[in-house]
Amino acid sequence: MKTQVAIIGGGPSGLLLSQLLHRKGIDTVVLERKTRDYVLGRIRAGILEVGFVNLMREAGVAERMDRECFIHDGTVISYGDEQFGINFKEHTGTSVVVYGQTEVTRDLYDAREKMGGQIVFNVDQVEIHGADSDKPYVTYQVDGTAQRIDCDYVAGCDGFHGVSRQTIPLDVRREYEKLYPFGWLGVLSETPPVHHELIYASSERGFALCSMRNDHLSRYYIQCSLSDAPGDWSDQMFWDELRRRIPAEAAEALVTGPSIEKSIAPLRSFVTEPMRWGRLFLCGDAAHIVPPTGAKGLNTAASDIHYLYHGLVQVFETGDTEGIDRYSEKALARIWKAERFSWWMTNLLHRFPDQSPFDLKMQRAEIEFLRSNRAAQSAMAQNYVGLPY
Ligand code: RFL
Ligand code: PHB
Repeated sequence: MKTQVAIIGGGPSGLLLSQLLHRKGIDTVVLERKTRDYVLGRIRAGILEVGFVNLMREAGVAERMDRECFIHDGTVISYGDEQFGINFKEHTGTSVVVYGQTEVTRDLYDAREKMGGQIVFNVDQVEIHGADSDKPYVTYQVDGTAQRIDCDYVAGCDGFHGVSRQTIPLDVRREYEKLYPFGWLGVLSETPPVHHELIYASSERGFALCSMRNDHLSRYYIQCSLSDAPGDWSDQMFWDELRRRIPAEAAEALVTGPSIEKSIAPLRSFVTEPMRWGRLFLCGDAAHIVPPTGAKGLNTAASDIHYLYHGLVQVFETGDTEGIDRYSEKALARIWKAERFSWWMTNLLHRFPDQSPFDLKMQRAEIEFLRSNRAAQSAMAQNYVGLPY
């Protein structure tokens, strides 16, 4: 088989790139290790920056999102029973959009299928060859049969555990990582959200987040131990613990119900440099991970796709390689700022096992500074709605 861009991974990064390139007449094949249903079963991001929304519009897949999404002009931060709002709109003129990653991915799959896009599911043993030559190719197996795709470029959109990053030799690749000593236990429930905005809650018992997908579907998280398993937490235990960590007013308003999904995610900051090796480009979680506190994971994937999409269109339309040559530099400049913001929000709101009384006072002082200082609120708002591309 032959294509212009072989895309490894059919998550949001890979599908968005495929859809955008298709609309410019550039041919792609997407290779996905799992089934469509498996990919759509993953409950992940909920908050989209305006840059992401614009890319979905450019890809022609924003119709349902524009109809069904919620616009959030701000968020609530609480510590104990104290709380305050940060108004994004007032500080930045922009808002964020609440629309689940599951829905984004479904819209992208539907669009790719409608336009006859090639997506191969259940692929195994994917290997990228000749990425540092003019003639890269990808081999893989499907149903036990070996296959090969010759291509001009390879986009590695295969997430943190994929093969693309590992293809870059160790003497070229540099990795930066920070692991946090806790995880997030997340619950999805068919209950109305406790508040019309998200509540990021810091408490003596640890962090909690009240989020949502729509009027009838809520998403809640609590900081948990890395040794916990979802089965250790009954629904009742989860709701009781959540109530203890959010302001009394919210705890009283909380409507609980059976969980329809319960999972634990570890928290990690990770960046690999460079994000390009020859004709291989890394995008999204394949190149970087943020702890979810700043809602930046999917949004940093989108800015990578923006830079790579424009670079590939430029090279295919004019032969000019400037865009793809500068891809890694441009993507990383934005990513490091999102890494900083996610690390900062994580440090601000979580309890760390080794925090001294002094550290706790510093954390409290920083939250109170944010509560009372317009410049600090403005900095937080600018980062949360997303820095410019
Ligand atoms: P994905 O979604 O991991 O997709 C990669 C795809 O590649 C496939 N794959 C392979 N395919 C072929 N061959 C191989 N060898 C392969 N290896 C892997 C996988 O099956 C998969 O389908 O990466 P992508 O596309 O870069 O998208 C990244 C986002 O999924 C991720 O950053 C976000 O979900 C992070 N995230 C959030 N981001 C936000 O912007 N806002 C949020 O509110 C937000 N909340 C979250 C989150 C992530 C969470 N978890 C569970 C990690 C909340 C949570 C709890
Ligand atoms: C979510 O709704 O899943 C969500 C929202 C905000 C975050 C992380 C996750 O910071």
